[in-house]
Amino acid sequence: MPKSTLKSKALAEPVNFNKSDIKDAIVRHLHCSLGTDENKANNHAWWKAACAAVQEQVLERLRRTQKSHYLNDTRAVHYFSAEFLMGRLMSNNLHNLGLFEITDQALQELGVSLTDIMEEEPDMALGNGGLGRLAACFIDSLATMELPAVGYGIHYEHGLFRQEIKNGAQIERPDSWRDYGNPWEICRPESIQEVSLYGYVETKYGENGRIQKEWHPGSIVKGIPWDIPVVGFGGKTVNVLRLWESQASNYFNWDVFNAGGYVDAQSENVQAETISKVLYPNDETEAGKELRLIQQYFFCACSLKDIIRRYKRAHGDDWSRFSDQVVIQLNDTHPAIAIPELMRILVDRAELGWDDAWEICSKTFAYTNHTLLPEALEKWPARMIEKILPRHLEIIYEINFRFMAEVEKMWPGDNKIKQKLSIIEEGNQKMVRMGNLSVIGSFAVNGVAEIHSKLVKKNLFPEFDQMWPDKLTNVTNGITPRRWLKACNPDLSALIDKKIGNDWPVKLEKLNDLVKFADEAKFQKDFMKIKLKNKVALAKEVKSLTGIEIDPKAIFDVQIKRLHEYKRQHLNLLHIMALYRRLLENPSYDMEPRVFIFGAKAAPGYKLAKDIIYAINMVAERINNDERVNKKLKVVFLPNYRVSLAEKMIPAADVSEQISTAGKEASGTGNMKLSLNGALTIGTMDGANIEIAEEVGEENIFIFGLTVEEVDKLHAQGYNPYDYYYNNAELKAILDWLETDYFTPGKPGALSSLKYSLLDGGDPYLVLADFDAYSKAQHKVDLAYRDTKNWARMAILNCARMGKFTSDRSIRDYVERIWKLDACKVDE
Ligand code: NBG
Repeated sequence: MPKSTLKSKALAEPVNFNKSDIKDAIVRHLHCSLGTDENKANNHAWWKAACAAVQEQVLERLRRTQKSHYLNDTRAVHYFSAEFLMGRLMSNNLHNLGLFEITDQALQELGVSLTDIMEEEPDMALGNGGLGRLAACFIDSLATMELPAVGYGIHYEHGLFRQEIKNGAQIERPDSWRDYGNPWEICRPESIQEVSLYGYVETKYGENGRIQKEWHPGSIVKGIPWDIPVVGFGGKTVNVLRLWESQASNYFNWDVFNAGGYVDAQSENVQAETISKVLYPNDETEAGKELRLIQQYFFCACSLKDIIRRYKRAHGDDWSRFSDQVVIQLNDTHPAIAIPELMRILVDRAELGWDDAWEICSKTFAYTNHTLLPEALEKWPARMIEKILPRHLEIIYEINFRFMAEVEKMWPGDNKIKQKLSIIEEGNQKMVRMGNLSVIGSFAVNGVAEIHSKLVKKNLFPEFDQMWPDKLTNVTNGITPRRWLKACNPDLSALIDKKIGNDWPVKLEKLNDLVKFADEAKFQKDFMKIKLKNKVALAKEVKSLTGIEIDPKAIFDVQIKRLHEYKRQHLNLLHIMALYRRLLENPSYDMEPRVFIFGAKAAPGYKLAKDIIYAINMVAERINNDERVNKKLKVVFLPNYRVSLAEKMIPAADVSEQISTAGKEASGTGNMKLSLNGALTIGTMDGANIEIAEEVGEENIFIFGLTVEEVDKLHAQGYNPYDYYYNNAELKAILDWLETDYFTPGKPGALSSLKYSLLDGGDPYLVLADFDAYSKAQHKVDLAYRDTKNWARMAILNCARMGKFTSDRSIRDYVERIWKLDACKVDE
């Protein structure tokens, strides 16, 4: 196995391309690709022309990268993910190519503003939240570190829904990110793949008496690859994100038709296009829908065929080197069906013996677990798999049969353990557990933060950990500092460059050099001046998006993430109501002016999550219009939270809300982005918050609330939310307030679902239990902000100590501990 030779990389020179070259290329594209001219072009046309000009540079580097990888026959990682939350690419590509400044100048000379035309780019929102964004950060790091890698996923026609807020409530609208084309993607009809579905399995006996299985599919679907180039920082390596679009195939299988297996194939053919139509909008919940399983299989099967085609070009039918050349990372269990699919190809197609095939397979896959929430752990009815993928179900049974024999060896006669570890869950309806399949079929399994990985071992897969003590491990998540500092916060980046040099984007631990300036008055002033400037810009954005006026001098307290009970946006809301109430009862209540800003989408079918959004908006409306308090308190819910909006909010945040129930947030990554941009965290001892606290020091973070052990203890002794309701008069008053029509005039009870989820609903996420500690921690935040010098110092130290959380470090961990990859220099 090749050993990693990763070296820290010096900053690459910007590509050899000057301002007038760019100007010429943009104008040429305006004329020759878009058929317009400088006088007629609107911002959209300028954006497209500029993209086309940049894309020329990207494609040249892509070609060179692919040639180098081919000539060196490199081992590569294949990142299988149902989600890639890419956001916009223009600013990122310009920064990574080192062309941002001169493109800005070139456009200025043409009378066009780069900032304005970048707003024309729709977000590529092919993901829900953290899991999809992590995939996007990882492929950025892989390219930056010159590692051979391909991202594989689905070319959804509609990404995550666009959120509108009407009368306080979330409305979902389709996201049509490609309506006017995507200038970054390239269709590759030469690499189309065909994928089988439905049908039946025929058992045959070969000459040597060997049993052979043949799957006669009922339907064939075409997968059309779209390649999105992924530009590494420095512009040397350009990898590919390959996304598959489904299309009906004209293929008509007479065999199957005659054998009576063609049943619904005609209508299934018509539906082939629906496979890649839309991203499932669930975050951390399993959809359990047939179409979702088909989506998963579709992209895995296309991707495996693509990988094998490439492998065979170099190695023919010699499978012995497959797992030396190919490693596949499963981003959660969504692509777990790739495991039986590879077995099928090896056993049925390549005619390898089972053991040889399993040897290859179980050296190829590695799996990342992203959550412990039971509702997110995927399970498929065996009958559904049988219908769609009849051969795969047989293979899953065979994998399980052999695995059960191993369990028997380890725990003879212990049926309880067998039941627990089996891939098959027995019951009314037999279910296939994709988590167990993933652990059994992978050579490495990782959680995404220290505490999460510990809980994966201790609570989720303890017996697997006993069986294979080295298989389960941790790789703490990270974020790309190129997008999440350099590109989104240019003023702060420039200040940092001036202080410590400009190689921090590829060596984030260098930020530590800022520590020595944390007490320097001038640096504190400069740092906070930039924060204020970013807040002024966000205030303007807030005004234009919502009409609400906010004071940039107030504390900007930001909670941005998917709406989920475990993330506890309602804990934040209850505290806001407490402040409101204190201000009403005592108009001179002493507090720093604060603006609470939310961004969050709720899964369309998650009623309580939508109720919480509604409650936030109704409380906001009342507070913002209440002259008695609105100099000190404001609440903003920014609609349609997405990557490009995050890029505007994060640089302007003073306070970062990371308040999940301990044990529930696997890692979090927004916590890292906010801290990197100088926001102070108020948070629980959960996910990566714990590691952030370790890095920044406990005096530079506001930690509160129950720990994992305390949460377990409280549940064990029987948690009764009414205890907190009756023992805390303020809390009781707030909860009762929700039932009146104070926030929903004329509609009493419109917010009461929230109250009841927290009382009769049992308050599963311990909101009431943590309320008091949260409220006290918020008071500390308030006091701390008044000491402007110390606040500046803390903000600087947060930024300075985020080195660990670069996704380059995460990737280095994966490379050294799991993937065993070598970097590959691209020939100029
Ligand atoms: C999410 C976790 C986050 C974590 C991201 C990325 C899922 C299933 N999990 O805490 O909730 O940061 O994954 O690892 O989306």
